[in-house]
Amino acid sequence: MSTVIAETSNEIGIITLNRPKVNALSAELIEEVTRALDGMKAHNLRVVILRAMPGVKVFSAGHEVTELPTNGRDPLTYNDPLRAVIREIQHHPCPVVAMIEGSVWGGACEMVMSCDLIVCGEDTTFAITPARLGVPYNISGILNMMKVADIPFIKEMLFTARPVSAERLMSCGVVNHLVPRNELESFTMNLAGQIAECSPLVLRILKEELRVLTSAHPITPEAYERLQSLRREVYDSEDYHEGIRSFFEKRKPNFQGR
Ligand code: LCV
Ligand code: LCV
Repeated sequence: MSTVIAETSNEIGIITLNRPKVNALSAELIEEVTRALDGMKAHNLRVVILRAMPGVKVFSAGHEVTELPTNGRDPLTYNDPLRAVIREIQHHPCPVVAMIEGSVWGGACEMVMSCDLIVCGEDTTFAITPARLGVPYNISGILNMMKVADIPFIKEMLFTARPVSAERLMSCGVVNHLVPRNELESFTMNLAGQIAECSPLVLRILKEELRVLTSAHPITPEAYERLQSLRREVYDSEDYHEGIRSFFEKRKPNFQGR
């Protein structure tokens, strides 16, 4: 069964996540999202909507935890599927509008935050969870979060690993619109329609200008290497294994700081 439904409505592409039970971002699911995004470049589309099936309790449970390596490899390396699909969204020539309902977890929050606009239903929550899973999040992932929210709010989300409400996401500027769940689809399609009326060439250059300018953060090679070595200490730690083990054993993690 396909884990993604790709369809078009006039000049709007619609990609629906459809992987039971909670749209965990497996390599397979992400490959299908990437293929759908790529396929939509060929059509004369102006805007793409990323959504889940209507009425879901969980928009996405984030990275497929069973695919997080426990053999000393970087869990979020450049070629990790989650990293790849986030770049695919950021480089796509069409604005990508995230239409969110239900709860969003872990790396799925970053994926949604890397979309160009976010419309969410009033019951939406985001929980960014690496600190609870013992995962040393990667540098570009942190930068992607910094692009859409103030540092204090990002720190609270990362340090608590707890869900935050749609109201807070709206007041902190993370999401563009917060609407009643039963109006989510009509509102988002209307917004996408407004974008679709604009020049596709101008939309493409504006999106690329914003991507390049918001990614322009000076970091020296030494600083990069030092952060990578700090991350390696974490994903080589006992706590990393404890975080993942606790997930499968459905219990609170017991971190020891080593
Ligand atoms: C694989 C899953 C998952 C899952 N992978 O139903 O950001 S980082 O750094 O942390 C990054 C590495 C990342 O994204 O990590 C993943 C972060 N995600 C989370 O922490 C969310 C973990 N999941 C949950 O908290 C709950 O499953 C939610 C709230 C999503 C749904 O809760 P609910 O009670 O409705 P279950 O927990 O029973 O989950 C249903 C099935 O989905 C599996 C889970 O193991 C269960 O499988 P079984 O039915 O076979 O037991 N599942 C949930 N999340 N990320 N599998
Ligand atoms: C010359 C004008 C203009 C005008 N130039 O009265 O940001 S960028 O990249 O787009 C950049 C290149 C830029 O700034 O482009 C211009 C962007 N501006 C707009 O898109 C606004 C276009 N104008 C309108 O939407 C309407 O004219 C407004 C809403 C401003 C006013 O509407 P209203 O019905 O009150 P009219 O439209 O009848 O305009 C009155 C007169 O002003 C001229 C317009 O052609 C008309 O001239 P005539 O009376 O000779 O017919 N006009 C309006 N805007 N930017 N001329």
